[in-house]
Amino acid sequence: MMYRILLIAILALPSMSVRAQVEPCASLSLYCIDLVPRPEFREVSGRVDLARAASAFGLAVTRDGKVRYRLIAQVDGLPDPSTLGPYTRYVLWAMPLTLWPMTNMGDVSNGKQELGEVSLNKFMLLLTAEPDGDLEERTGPIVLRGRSPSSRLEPHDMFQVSAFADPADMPGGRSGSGGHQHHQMMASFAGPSGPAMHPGVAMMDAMMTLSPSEPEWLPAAAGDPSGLPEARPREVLNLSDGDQIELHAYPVRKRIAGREFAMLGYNGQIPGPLLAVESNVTVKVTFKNDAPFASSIHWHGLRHENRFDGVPGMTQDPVPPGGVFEYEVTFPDAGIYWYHPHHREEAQQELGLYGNMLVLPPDDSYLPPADRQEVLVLDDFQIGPGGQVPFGEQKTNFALMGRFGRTLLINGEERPTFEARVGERIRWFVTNVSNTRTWNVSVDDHALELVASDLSPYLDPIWEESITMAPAERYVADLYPEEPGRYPIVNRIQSLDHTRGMFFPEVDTLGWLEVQPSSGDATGRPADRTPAQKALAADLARHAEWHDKTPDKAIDLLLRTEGLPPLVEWILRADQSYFLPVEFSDTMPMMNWSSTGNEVEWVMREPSTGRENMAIEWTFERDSVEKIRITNRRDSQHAMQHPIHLHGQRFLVLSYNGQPIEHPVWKDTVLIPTGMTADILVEFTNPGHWMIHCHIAEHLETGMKMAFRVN
Ligand SMILES: [Cu+2]
Repeated sequence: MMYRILLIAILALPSMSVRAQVEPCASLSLYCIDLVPRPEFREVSGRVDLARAASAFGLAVTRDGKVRYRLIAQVDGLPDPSTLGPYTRYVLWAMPLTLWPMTNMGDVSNGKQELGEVSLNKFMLLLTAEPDGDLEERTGPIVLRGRSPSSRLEPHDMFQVSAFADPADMPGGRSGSGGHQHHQMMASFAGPSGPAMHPGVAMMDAMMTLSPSEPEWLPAAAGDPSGLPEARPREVLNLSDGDQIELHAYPVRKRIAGREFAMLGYNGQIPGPLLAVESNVTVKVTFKNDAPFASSIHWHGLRHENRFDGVPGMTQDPVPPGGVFEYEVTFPDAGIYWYHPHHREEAQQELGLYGNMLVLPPDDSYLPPADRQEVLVLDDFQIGPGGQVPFGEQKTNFALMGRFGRTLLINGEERPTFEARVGERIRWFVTNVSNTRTWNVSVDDHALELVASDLSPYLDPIWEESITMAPAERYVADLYPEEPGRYPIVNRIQSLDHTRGMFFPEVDTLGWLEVQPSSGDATGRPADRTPAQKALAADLARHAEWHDKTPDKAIDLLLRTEGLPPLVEWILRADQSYFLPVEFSDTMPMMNWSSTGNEVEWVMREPSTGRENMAIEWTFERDSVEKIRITNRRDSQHAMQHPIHLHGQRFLVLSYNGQPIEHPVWKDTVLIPTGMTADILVEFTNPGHWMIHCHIAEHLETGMKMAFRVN
C-alpha cells in the first residue's frame, strides 16, 4: 500500500511542480535573450526575441549605426503582482550594462507580447513588479533579468589567445623551417605590403607574423604609374534605342589621398560612363579588354537576355586581355543598375571597373518628379603603409571578411560637394560597389525619404535616418533641405574591438551637401502613387498567399577553412561567443589579409542534398514562382553577413527570422545578416542559365556561388 501511494506521488510529481515553461533560446542565439528568474521566482520563465525593427533595409540601424531591435517577450508563471507588495503589474526595462539610463519597454503579463524598440550595443533587461502610473524608473522587485547576446563579448575571449605571443608556442603551432614558415617570416620583416592597422584598435604582436600564402600581384605600373593616362571623372552617355557604344577597360592613373595609383577604368573613367537610357531600349556595347585580367561585363540587375549576362564559364568565355566581346543590352525595368566584371572582381572592381545605368521612363510613371537628381557610387579604397595593397596572384587574399578600404569615395572622389536649393526635392540614386563594406550613410540630421530600391519603387515612401546598404544593393532616396548651409554626408557605424570585447563608434565624412536659398520654383511633394507603385501593389496582392507556404528550396551559408595558421584558428574559435549582425568594418586587418583562397572556402549548401556551391544546379519552369529559404548559419566557424544576388530575375524578401518585412520591394540582392534566415519569393520569368552568389567579391572568389536554369 505504501509502495502504491509512493508510486502515485511520483507519477503525479511532474504535473504538480513543472509548469508549461517558456521554451529557452537556441544555444548562443544572436537574436534571443533568456530571462533568468531570481531564486524566489523559480516557477517564472521567460525569453525576449530580438526581432528586426521596421526598416527599408536588410538591417535596421540608427543613424549612428546601432542595431534596432523590436522586443517580443514571452513570459510564464508570473504571480499576481499584488502578492509581492503594493503592485498592480509587471514592466520590462532596458538599459546599458551600466544600469542607467533605464527605458520602460512596456507592460508584460503571462503570454506573448510585442514591446518597444531597443538600440543599444550591449544591454540588460529587467522585469519588475510595479504600481500604476507613468514610471520612468523601476521601483519594485526584480523578477526576471537577462543580458543581450552582444554582452557575451568580453575581453577574456581574446586575452587567452594573446597569451601566445609566438604562434609556434601554440598547441599545433608551426616550427622548423618549412617553405611556408619561411615565407611568413620574410613577410613580417620584408616590408609593409600588408594593410593599414585599424586606428584605435590594439593589435596582438603575434598578428605581425601572419601573411598570405598566395603570391602577390599588383598592376605592372604600380611602382611608377606616371606613364599611365590620368583617370577622368564619369561622363554621362544619353543613349537611345539602337545606339552603339564602346566600353574599353584599360590601365589609368588616379590620385587618391595625395598619392598616385595604377588603376583600371572604363573609357579612362572612374566610375565608368553613366549610361542614361529609357526603359526597354536596346543598346549595343562593344567591350574591349585591355585590363591585365581576363574580364567580362555583368549588367547587374537587368532582366535581359541570358547570353549577354557576362558570366565567364556560364554565359560566355572570359574575354582575354586584348580581346573583344559584343553585348546587346536591354533595360526592362526602371531604376538604377550597375555594370562590373564577373571575373577576379575583388581586384578589377577595387581597381576602378564599375559604372551605373540609370533607367527611367519618359514620363513620371516610375517615381514622382524630383527637382534635382544625382547618381552616387559608394566605394572604399584600400591603402596600406606601403601604398597599394597587393592582390593574390591567382587566388584572392582578404578571403575571410573581404577587402575593406579606409579611404571612402563617392563617385571616385574624396569628399565631393553636391549642390541643392531650399525647398527642392533632391533625388539620390545610390549604389554600393565596395568589395565587402556595408555602409550607413546619412546627411547631417536630414530625414531621408526612401522611394525605391533595386528593381522597383516602394509602395509608399519610408522615412529613414540613414541608408544602410550592402555591396551591389541600390537605394533611391529623396531629401528636402529646409535651411541653407553646408551639411556633411557621413558614414556612421559601430565597430568592434575584439581584443577588448568593446564596441566603438566610427564617423567618416564622405562629402558635403551645399544648400543655397530657395529659387522659388521647386515642385514640392506630390502624394499620388505612380503607375510603378500601383504595379507593385498588384504584385504584392498576387503573391500574398506565399507568406504562409513552406519554402520550395533552401540554402545554408557557412564557412569552411583548412590550413589556416594556428593563431587564426584560435582567434576564430575564441570569437564565437557572439557575431555582429553586420560587420561594418575590419578591425582585424592582418588576420583578414593573410587568409586566402588556398585556406578559405565560403559555402552555399543545399541542406536536402548536401550539395555545395557550383555542384548545385536548380531547374525552374519559366514563369514559376518559388519560395527560397536562405539561412546564414550562426554555428559556422566564422559567421558574417552575406549580400546574396540572383542573376536575371527579381524577388521579394518575405521575412527575416519568420517575421514578415514591412516594406517589400522588388530586389536582386538581399542582405542576410549573420545568423538570420530570410525567405525570398522569386519570379523565374527570364529563361537561361544563371548564377546565385554572395556579392562580397572575396566570398564569390572563394566559392560562394551556385547555378540555376529557367527553362
Ligand atoms: Cu558573403
